[in-house]
Amino acid sequence: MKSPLRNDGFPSDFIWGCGTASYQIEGAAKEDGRGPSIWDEQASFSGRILDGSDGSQACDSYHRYMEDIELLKTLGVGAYRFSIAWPRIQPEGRGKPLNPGLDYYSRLVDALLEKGIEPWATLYHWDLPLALERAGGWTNRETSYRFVEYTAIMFEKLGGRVKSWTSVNEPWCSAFLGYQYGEHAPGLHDPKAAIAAVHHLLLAHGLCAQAHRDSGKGGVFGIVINPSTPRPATGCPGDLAAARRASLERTALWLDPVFGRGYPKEYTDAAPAEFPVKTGDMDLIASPVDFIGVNYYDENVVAECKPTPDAPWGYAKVPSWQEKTEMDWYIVPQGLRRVLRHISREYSPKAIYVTENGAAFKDEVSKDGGIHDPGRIDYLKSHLGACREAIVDGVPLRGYFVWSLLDNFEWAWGYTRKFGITAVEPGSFARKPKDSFYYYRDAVAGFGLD
Ligand code: IFM
Repeated sequence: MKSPLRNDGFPSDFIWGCGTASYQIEGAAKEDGRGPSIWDEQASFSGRILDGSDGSQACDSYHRYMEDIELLKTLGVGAYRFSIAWPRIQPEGRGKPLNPGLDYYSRLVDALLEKGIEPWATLYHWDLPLALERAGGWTNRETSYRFVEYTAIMFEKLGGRVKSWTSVNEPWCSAFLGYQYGEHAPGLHDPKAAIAAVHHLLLAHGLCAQAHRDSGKGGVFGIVINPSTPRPATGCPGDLAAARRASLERTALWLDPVFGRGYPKEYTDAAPAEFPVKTGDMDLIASPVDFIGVNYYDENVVAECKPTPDAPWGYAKVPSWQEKTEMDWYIVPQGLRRVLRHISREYSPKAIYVTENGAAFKDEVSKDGGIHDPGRIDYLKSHLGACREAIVDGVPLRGYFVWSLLDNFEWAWGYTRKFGITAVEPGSFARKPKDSFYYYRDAVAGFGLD
């Protein structure tokens, strides 16, 4: 039965949330036995992080998580999406788990539940234990088995209390930004390695889905991708085909296997290496999921071009007319509606959540002491509008998580790009809500649109 609509048009049981990730906010990188991750190493190489920073302190949320929960309470959100740092649980990516790490997440979960906030746990948001990378990281099939061992530990420890789980976050970034474009850890430039990583990340997801089911602890389970369905520059067949090819690597490459269709042939035929598929892998990857998480920030326009080493797939991004955020990403709320409709029509998932959506802007504390960020408010408002339209279109969209609760370590950009609805003062770590924080509080309460 459909739940009644609120005055703002959202279903009354729609989940409103906020997200963060371990390496981006926790800090305490050397505390309680935490082992080094690939991002600690990436940040230690000169020139890899724009401002030369790292996540060793980040927002100090390892110590200040209660302050973060107070912020969530003030917002009135029903859910908090955080990730678990694998190196806090198994410093070397294998073996006996560390109690302090387990206890930290256990305390976090209990404190959230006490405030009536549902914990949404992501099992992998890019902080692979460095010891596993030394053995090949995601290019090595063994990593998928190590992952499932770690996730089984987490299901055992937190299952029942955590009712919503996701396996890997934006595996496209881990595989391609990490192994092919060198922008993310481990910083490699090896297209063949990226293909192996794609398969092992998906295998890890499939094994994890099975471990979740086997744990018998219940709850829902899904995968989070960052799909992209670019617009064609024109209606010519060449540009239409280019747009389809452009979406392959970010969308079908992940969702086709998850929904039992195997890898898209158009992609595998032209890929620089064979996918290292073994018997039974594709069935595991197609283990049923309860939902798909969609992380959406922007949409591009593409046109057909001659294949070159820089554009091997024969498409190129072309300029658009929309305004951009500080990331140089076009602001296209209707792109969110389009991608949600595409996933809904193409794969008919049981449920979709927008697991990340937000924007980086230059924020300053103004003379009156406030942080006035109208650009971010417009961004959130327009994207929430697109969500509401998608629901009217029939998309089974069940929730929305703002990225992010806090300004945090934005990977290769260090602290130079701010996605938070709350600022974090460098040095003191004092949290300061921006205007967008209060806007989102209104949205959660049903007064964010119209
Ligand atoms: O900060 C990241 C997050 O870790 C993953 N999704 C995109 C965000 C903004 O770049």
